[in-house]
Amino acid sequence: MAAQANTSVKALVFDAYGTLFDVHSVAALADRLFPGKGDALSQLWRNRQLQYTWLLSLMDRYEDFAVVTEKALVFACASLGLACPPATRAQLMNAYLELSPLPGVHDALARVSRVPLAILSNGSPGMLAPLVKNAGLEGRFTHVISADARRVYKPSPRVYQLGPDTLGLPAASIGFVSSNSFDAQGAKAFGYTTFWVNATGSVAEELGFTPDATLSNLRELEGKI
Ligand code: LAC
Repeated sequence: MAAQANTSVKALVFDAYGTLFDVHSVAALADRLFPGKGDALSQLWRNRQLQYTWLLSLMDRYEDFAVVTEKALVFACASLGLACPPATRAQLMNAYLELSPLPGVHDALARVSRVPLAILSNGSPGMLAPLVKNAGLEGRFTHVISADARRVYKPSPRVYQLGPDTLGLPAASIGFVSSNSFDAQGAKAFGYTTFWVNATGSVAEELGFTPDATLSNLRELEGKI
């Protein structure tokens, strides 16, 4: 609605995993490989993937997101008592390059495409390129920016700085869009105009970096810029 629109937003930068792409679309394959355990594996895999990015960042021991993702997979399988030989691991890692776009993503992006759109993700370039291509989103983004350029992960401000540097705009003029609450908090702390997509009705974080708007789905972005 016009009254709520933030006309100072000159570009939109999107988180990838969980915001545009469904990280749990691997659960179907995981369930075929490990009947009855697909959802649990997918949840634990994602959980450890994120935790490892934070731990490695604090330790100043950056590793490529593909390496982090595979290590998280090995941990998740071991925790659930699942044998995950290299061929199975490769199958699941490959599925990560073909995650489904979340419902409504194509439409939501089309509706806000009057401003430049970019991705800023922890994913390494080698993971993001096939992801965007397989989802049929090639050409939708002016830039696909990876934390790999700074060899640290979100929520480090060094990663968020890539947005203004790449787009040539101040952070406050860029709308940062994420479903991941830690990422929305980090982006707001950095200085972006921040949109948290809270499709699941999660409780708001208490860190004090309140997003500028909380949306229940990506399509609501259209009325906010
Ligand atoms: C990303 C993770 C945080 O795409 O979802 O950066």
